[in-house]
Amino acid sequence: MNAPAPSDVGRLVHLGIGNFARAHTLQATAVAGGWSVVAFTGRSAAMADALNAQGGRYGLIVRGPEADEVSVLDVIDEVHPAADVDALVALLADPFTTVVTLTITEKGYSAGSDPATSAPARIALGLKARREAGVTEPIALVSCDNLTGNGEVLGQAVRAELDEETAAWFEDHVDVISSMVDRITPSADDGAADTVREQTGFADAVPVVTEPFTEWVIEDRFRGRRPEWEKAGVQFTDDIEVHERRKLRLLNGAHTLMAYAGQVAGVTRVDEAIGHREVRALVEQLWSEARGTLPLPADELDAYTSALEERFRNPRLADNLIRIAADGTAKLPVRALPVIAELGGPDKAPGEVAAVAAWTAWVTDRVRAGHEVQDPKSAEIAEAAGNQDATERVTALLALLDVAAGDPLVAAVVAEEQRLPRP
Ligand code: CS2
Repeated sequence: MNAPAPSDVGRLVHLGIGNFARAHTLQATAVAGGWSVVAFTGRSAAMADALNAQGGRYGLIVRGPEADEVSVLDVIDEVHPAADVDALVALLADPFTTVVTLTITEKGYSAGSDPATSAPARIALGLKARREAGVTEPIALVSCDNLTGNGEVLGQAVRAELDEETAAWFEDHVDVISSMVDRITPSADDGAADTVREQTGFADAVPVVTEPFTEWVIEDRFRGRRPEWEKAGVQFTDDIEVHERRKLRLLNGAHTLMAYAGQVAGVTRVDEAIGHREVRALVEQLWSEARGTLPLPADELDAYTSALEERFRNPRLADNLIRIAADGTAKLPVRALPVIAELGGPDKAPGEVAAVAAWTAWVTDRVRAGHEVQDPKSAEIAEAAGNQDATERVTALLALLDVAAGDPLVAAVVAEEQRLPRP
């Protein structure tokens, strides 16, 4: 595939402008240079006002184990609230727009058919308008969320919302592209704005804190114009799946395990969880299992997991486990359950079972302590967790992950809950 010529600039529309997108996707787009970016918010519509008030600029604090590197990024032209459907439709109907990137989180792909709440439904309306406007320039939809085959998932979600004519047009005019994204981006701490002001003079209401490591691997299938992301170290590949699985099962899988097992054991941050002797042993166990499902050489996997351990240990990043604990019902089916299935059942995957058991134990503790669990199925979790019988409770919770009653995982989780490290 030909790399775009430097003069090939256009407009990129980004959906879901949280901290991660600003540290990763838009940072790479800033380095690529030349492109206009219009962004839409995710959960927080307030982000639109805050960013527009500062001309779309924001401070990025790259927090290494020893020091910060701070810069001000000026890549966003304009931000709209997620629900501004008209603005998105107008942008997609414009031939100058040739790329849409998405960080809408795992649950964003099954958000239904209402354009007010579903990004795929909004995109479908925009594509209909693009067809009706007679635009022939190809457009690429690039998923940047933590799902296996995220492009396929996105393509299915959008196709499901198309009218017949647009569905026929879609195949010739739209590329749906998978990508593997990686940069650990905690919630910004209270001191972040001061750090940006002290080091750059810029008064920032919404600064971003992130780690030095960043990786983006994208499927090499663009028919239309795209930013020259190569300049930012982005890799293009014909085999995205192996990259996605490596990252989801080793990084995100360990994150999910630590998020729940760490909190059950009484710690609150990722660096504390990886430094906790028993939680760390569980992570090692999970890694040894997940590696068995990845078609990669042992030395490559060794290097990857040691680098991960170092990233998790970054003492200055202050990544709170509660951030990662959100949306367990959308994450466990991607990160842990496929490994258990591929290895042949819970007996073969005790580390992955521990991740699931840590989730059931943690949500149960939270609900019983009167806290809400942040999850698209929070009401169902609250009801299931109230069950007094352990087997019934675990059965009801695992049903939310689509695990059938009587599946061997239920008994394995009930037993594992008892063995989890506690304070
Ligand atoms: C985390 C991710 O929130 C989570 O579930 O595992 O946000 C993780 O930090 C990123 O995927 C790192 O690239």
